[in-house]
Amino acid sequence: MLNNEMIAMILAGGKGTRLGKLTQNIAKPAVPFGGKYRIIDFTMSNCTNSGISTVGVMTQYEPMILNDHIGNGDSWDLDTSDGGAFVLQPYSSSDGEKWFNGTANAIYQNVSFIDSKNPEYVLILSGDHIYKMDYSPMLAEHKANGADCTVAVKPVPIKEASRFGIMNTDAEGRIVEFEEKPENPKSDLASMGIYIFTWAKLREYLTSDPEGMEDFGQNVIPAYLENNEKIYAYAFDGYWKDVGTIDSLWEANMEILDQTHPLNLRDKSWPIFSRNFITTPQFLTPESEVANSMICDGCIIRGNIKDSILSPDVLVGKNSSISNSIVMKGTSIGENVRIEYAILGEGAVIADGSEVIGTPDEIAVIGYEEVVGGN
Ligand code: ADQ
Ligand code: ADP
Repeated sequence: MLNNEMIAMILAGGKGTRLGKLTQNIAKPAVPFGGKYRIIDFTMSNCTNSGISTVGVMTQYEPMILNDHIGNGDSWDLDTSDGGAFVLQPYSSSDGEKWFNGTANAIYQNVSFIDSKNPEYVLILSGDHIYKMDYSPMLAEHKANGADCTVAVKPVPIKEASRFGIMNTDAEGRIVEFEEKPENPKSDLASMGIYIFTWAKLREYLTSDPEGMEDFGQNVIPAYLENNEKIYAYAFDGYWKDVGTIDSLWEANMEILDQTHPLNLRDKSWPIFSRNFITTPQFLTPESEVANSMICDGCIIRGNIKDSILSPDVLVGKNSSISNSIVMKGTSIGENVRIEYAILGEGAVIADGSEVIGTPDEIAVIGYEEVVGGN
């Protein structure tokens, strides 16, 4: 890709209320995933692997851990002289703090940042999707179609269609109809919330009507359609999951325990990068038993672990059992504890003899640094 022909802007500022206690102190894209990653690593790595060198990350709620994590982008090889990773905070106006509102408004507030990079195209991404995608064929199609906007799409089960932007296309793939989260979806073709815009045109829409152009799905896409701008669908057929709910987060983690899963983390041609810290090797004591699980560095395991994912620096005491669960970084689990179908947030403390028991239909959740049991 030519230098800064296309830059990426990652929306990483939603409240994440559906993740409940897990996002009380941490922005959703910074929530741990797959043991040693955070959710946003997938999108960041997709940018690097697609040859994009400038990435803006738009944050707002609880951005501290996210800021630390992204740093100057060196973990994703983005710390180059012609590119970089830029964490963008909502701007403060003289009459007090102004939060980003909708997704398009977040871009509007960063018009001067984007202008300073002088791109021809802007790729808009979400920070809370788990997938591997090469954005360069999408850009090639965008150019070949002479499009003003290209939306990545994927069929979804019709019963879930009302959670998405749903569209119909003509034989050439041009979008002729679009409804954001329709109550009665007329098709199963969903927007992945991933857009390539030709910057000059998007800029014109955002700056001429900042109040009206609040959200991409609600306002910008419908306005483009109404004005007969050229919007095309780009079909993506790989694995893709929005992990915005507890169930989808748990499920997506469990899926990667399947070594034949399409989201192969060992695929050297599409590495997922993350910020890594040096800690000791994991230690499994003689009394421990571990099966079908991912155990990260720094863990000390004295109990029984099955079908689970343990992030770095987790301690598990004697006679404790963990199954079908996700345990985030630095959690300390005492002796004689039982954990099933649960997600334990970072730094949680589970005292001796406690139980955290969920079911496949209702995953139990312990928050960031929450203490369970004990005095
Ligand atoms: P949603 O995912 O419901 O639908 P929304 O939650 O508004 O859209 O935001 C998308 C992403 O932007 C999320 O990652 C969110 O955290 C983040 N975000 C929201 N507001 C932000 C802001 N002001 N600043 C920074 N980040 C912000 C969208 C599309 C649908 C499509 C689905 C696919 O609108 O058409 O089907 O994505 O998941
Ligand atoms: P969740 O739906 O779990 O709360 P999201 O991150 O997807 O998580 O965002 C939640 C909702 O909050 C979205 O509909 C998004 O548009 C909205 N939202 C994001 N930022 C703001 C904001 N600053 N003010 C009001 N609503 C916002």
